[in-house]
Amino acid sequence: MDGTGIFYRDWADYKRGFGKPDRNYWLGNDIINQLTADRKQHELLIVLEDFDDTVRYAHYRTFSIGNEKEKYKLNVTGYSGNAGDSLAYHNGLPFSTHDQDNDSDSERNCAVTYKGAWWYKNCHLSNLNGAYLRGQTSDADGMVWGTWRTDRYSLNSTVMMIR
Ligand SMILES: [Ca+2]
Repeated sequence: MDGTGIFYRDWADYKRGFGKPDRNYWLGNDIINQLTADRKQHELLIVLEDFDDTVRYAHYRTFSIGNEKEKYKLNVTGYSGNAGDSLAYHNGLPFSTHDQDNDSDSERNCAVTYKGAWWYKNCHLSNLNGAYLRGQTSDADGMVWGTWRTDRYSLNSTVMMIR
């Protein structure tokens, strides 16, 4: 949201959640799993804002993550929106943090390289828990939604909401 909360955190922090709900916040992977892993259908709305006051969104008709044993594996389907689908690349992958490398890149730890925590592959098309770098960047370590502002732009605010 505003860079005052640090999102470059370890597995335990992402497991239990951190921050304040109206500001820099992660609900917690255990809770997200418990809320989404039942038989009901849950949707995900991602709202993205850049530094030109433009707001775009990505909506997924179904969303869930696995439990800790499954490394909080991401499941999303049914994209619609005007920001492009930057989660498709990450679908079906486990979550990674700087102290738990579950990504598909054997050469490096994507969470360390890109200063975040995400469902990294090799490594990312989106990086919403990346560093708060305010606009244009020289590397892809910011708050990235690649299908909109490319991976060399760090967004102003991003919100992920489920219902
Ligand atoms: Ca790796």
